[in-house]
Amino acid sequence: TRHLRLVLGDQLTRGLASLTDLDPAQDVVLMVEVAAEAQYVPHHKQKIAFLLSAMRHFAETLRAEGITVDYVLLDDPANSHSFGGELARAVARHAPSGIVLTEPGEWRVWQMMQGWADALSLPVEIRADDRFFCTRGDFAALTKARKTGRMEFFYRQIRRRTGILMQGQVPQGGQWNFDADNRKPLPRGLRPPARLRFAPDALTRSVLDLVAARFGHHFGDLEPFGWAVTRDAALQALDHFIATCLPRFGDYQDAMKAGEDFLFHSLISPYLNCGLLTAREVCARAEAAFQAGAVPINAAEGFIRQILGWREFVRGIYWTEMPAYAQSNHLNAQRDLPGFYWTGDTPMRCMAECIGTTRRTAYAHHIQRLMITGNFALLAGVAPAQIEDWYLAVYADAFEWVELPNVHGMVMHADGGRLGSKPYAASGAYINRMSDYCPGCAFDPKQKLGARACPFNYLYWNFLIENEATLARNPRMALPYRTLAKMPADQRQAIIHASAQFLAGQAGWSPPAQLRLD
Ligand code: FAD
Ligand code: DLZ
Ligand code: SF4
Repeated sequence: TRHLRLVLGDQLTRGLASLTDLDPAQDVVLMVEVAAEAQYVPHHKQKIAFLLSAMRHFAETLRAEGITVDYVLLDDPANSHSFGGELARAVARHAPSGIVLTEPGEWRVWQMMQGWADALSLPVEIRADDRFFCTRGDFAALTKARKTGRMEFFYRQIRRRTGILMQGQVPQGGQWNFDADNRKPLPRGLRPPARLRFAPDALTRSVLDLVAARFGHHFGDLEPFGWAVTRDAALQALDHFIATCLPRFGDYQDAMKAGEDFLFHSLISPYLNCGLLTAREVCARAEAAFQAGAVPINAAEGFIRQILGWREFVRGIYWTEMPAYAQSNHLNAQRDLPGFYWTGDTPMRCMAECIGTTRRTAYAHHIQRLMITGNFALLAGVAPAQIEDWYLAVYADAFEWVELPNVHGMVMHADGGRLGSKPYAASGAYINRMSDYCPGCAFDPKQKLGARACPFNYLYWNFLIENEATLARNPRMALPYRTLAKMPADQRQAIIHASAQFLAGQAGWSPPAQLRLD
């Protein structure tokens, strides 16, 4: 019997659950390039090029194994441009006895899949995605107990279960978490190493031309394009990171520096999320480097926690809380996303730097996303759905299962604390301490009010004032609210006034014409 096995753009893993029992003599792998996926948000040009090129290369490697791949190109005139439409056309071509799938990364696509068995009158088998350490069902069971509902306890459970960085029941180095060592600003004169980038081959070149022609109006620069698009190249990038950056990953994990896009970060999230690398092999290689004495424990643990802990935890939250998760708006934030998120045109140097990096590379590191562009959206009270669409569009690694909990939960606190117990609100002083953005900015991080005052300063207090009823009772917010309580009434008024004026001066969000979806 012949099975049709649909492989999605973020499922480019040979060991994928729906490919393990593939019979090359009978089965057909279906891969489809569809406009619906390129346009449900106006994805960064590099993100589209990366995924389409990685898909085309993955199809080639399957074919080289003797597997039949039915690959529908974006510019195929018969393309219906949706997953459902292309699956139906492929069923007509191949007359399979059933469809085999791996569960998708996004709720949106999961919903689509529920209708396919009826629509096609065929058995549709949806398998669990075992590329994660923790399955969807597993997560729900593991986090039922209240204590393990938080990331840190969940993470310890997974460490115990997998034995990663463990000596029996004891964590390596005697602690579960070395974050206290991981908050150093970048010392003057320390230059991060050059990163491995990959020159486009002929296949990537043709995808770049396609993206330029069809999605030229989308956000971001298409070139230079240096992402790995094959598993071999992604493995090279991983090994290069482990050898040159991982030893200092921990120390400078929270640092930011103008002109340094990558610092000591791994840049592997696009590869992990589309399947070119697996979380297990990444953790195993980092652990091996630690065991070999090449990497200190604060770096190895800090890096592995992001993948074994945060990445798994946010996925678990997404699948246990959706679809209601996306609808909540705990802080009732309603303002429009300022237009400068799409243009980078703002005198706030920190914002201009982070948005500039994003435009050029389809990447920004965690602290830039959390403490600069995220922090601003939180303080400014931007409507969660608007800032979520931005994050989902602009990063090469953005898929809703990982983007949404990070933005809706970690950044915007719109989930009322399901993900993190308090909002990460911070004023200009934090940004000044952790980066070199402020010297050279039009604003001064030390001034609280007035024309040259850093907007993060008054917006921070304005945020606390606007959300007093909701946040003042949070014990982790007690300190700033005690300070606010002592603030003279006229200063409070001045903060509210300065914030209102500043926010009114930002052009509201209407997608710049060239970004509007066709
Ligand atoms: P490194 O710093 O080298 O970390 C290693 C790996 O750990 C990453 O590749 C990633 O797989 C994982 N990781 C680290 N932090 C997180 C986290 N908070 N949640 C999940 N995984 C994590 N990550 C995405 O993969 N896709 C997104 O769409 C995404 N959106 C984000 C939006 C916001 C507002 C914030 C604050 C974070 C977001 N992250 C997202 C998490 C994190 O910022 C990126 O994974 C990271 O910056 C990717 O760069 P890197 O590979 O160099 O990471
Ligand atoms: C993001 C993306 C884009 C731009 N294009 C495609 C595509 O043409 N074909 C495809 O299979 N997947 C694409 N993707 C990734 C999908 O959006 C992703 O697989 C779903 O969000 C499910 O998680
Ligand atoms: Fe950003 Fe304020 Fe520093 Fe300017 S002064 S770079 S706006 S934190």
